[in-house]
Amino acid sequence: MAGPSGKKEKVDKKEKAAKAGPSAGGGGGKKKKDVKKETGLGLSVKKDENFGEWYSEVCKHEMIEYYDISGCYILRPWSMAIWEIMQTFFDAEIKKMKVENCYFPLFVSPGVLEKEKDHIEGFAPEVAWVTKSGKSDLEVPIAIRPTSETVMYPYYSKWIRGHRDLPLKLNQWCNVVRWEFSNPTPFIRSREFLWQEGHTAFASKEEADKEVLQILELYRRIYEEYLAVPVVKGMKSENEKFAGGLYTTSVEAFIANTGRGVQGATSHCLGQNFAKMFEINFENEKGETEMVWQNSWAYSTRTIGVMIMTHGDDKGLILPPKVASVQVVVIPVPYKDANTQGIFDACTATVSALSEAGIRAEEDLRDNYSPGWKYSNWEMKGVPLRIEIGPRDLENNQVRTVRRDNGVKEDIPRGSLVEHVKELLEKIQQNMYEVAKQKREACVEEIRTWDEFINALNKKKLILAPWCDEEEVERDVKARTKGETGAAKTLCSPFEQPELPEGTLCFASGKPAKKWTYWGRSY
Ligand code: 87F
Repeated sequence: MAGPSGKKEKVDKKEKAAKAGPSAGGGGGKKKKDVKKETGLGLSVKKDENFGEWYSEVCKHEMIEYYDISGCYILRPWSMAIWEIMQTFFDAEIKKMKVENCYFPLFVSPGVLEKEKDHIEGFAPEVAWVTKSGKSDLEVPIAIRPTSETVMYPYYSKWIRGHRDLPLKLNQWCNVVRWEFSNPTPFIRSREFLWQEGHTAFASKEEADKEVLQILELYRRIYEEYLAVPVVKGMKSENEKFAGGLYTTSVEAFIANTGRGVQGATSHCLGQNFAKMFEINFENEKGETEMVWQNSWAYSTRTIGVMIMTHGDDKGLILPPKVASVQVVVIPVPYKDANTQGIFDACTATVSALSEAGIRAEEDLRDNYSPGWKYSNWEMKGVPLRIEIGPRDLENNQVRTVRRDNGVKEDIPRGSLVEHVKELLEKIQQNMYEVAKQKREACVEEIRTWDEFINALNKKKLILAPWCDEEEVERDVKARTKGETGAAKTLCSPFEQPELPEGTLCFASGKPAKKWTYWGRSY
């Protein structure tokens, strides 16, 4: 990786390349290697060759900046804009469900954290503490929230008195800190991350159950409709559920390149466990005291990492149009004797027309870079659609479109610009989802025996297996598959179950199978 001085050298080369004129670049193709050399652009590793290195390189253009504290990352505008688009969608949807936003403090007093002792025990090593102010020790150290149950629920207990105070549905958009020690990965596993956490309380279990699935559906939509990433909705096993709750549902994605599952978001029914711990009671219509039923649910900036891993290629990021902060980039392709001003004006007019139609478009009129350099640069940043305007386009009153997802080029008349571009962006969104889905489907392997299981695991498959649903058996599978790359575990039992013929046996225990469950290594 080039340090600051290395970067400067590259800039100088870029400038030279730009001065060489429009022919210096080229839109990829045969001359790719030369282009890289000339412009200092392009990735140094291929996705299939070194996925970890590829991912970190792609993130650096320009989603993430690494920070000087391990496991902490700067979210640059290019990724923050994606987060905000998803936030706008989700926030509006939960408001329709009458969920209200609030903000609770970042700090947790040790007293309440203790209260949750039983199930926080396993998480304790990840809790970060503030122990000093200036040079002096704090009398009582305070914890930084890893999640906000203990912060919020004492106030739920105070605010909820009678059945008229229910349901209480709160959400907060915030950061949380979990001092992870296993290898950090931008977006996927970081010590501080952004999320929304919803915490709701109901008078009945039925209402809580219903909400768990409504929220899960919103998570599916974020992944499938916005990020173009296929996910499986399902139920977590007893081992993998949130220990403090009754049951956990999740959306699970799969990264084909590494053969790892990744939990995309979770929606928990907490039952009455926390109500008991925090004395969250209410008086029902009959005047009797009852405990509330609670849910909690969250999705985080991990979503962005899953999207990058799913769609990126050897040229860099590929952003789904629905979340791209720039959906269309317009690049002038001037030529020696051509009407340069006319081309620039056409670019500006194109951006105006698209912007007015609600399409997020930008022009790149920088005069110190060649068109070829710009093509590579915007490809690397993943902009879904590029429009080029050169002398011939000006003459023919057309523009050239180039899709980022499949490289397809098309000349379209300026008269029907807006409708064409709208249609193209929809097609790109759809195609990205379809391609990702096919790629995932190709990884799914249905197995029935232990040997088939191990074989599929070694082939980095997403394994669908008949399982007896016993905690002990999952622990045993974990122990038997433990290795450098981590043990296999359940990802979820999909709500959509294939048929399970009577007499089907568990692949691991040989006992009667109760359900089909997805297994694999995971992030
Ligand atoms: C790390 C340290 C301390 C996860 C932790 O999923 C506590 C925890 O409770 C912890 N890591 N969890 C589980 C979080 C459960 C739940 N919280 C609200 C969610 C959704 C949002």
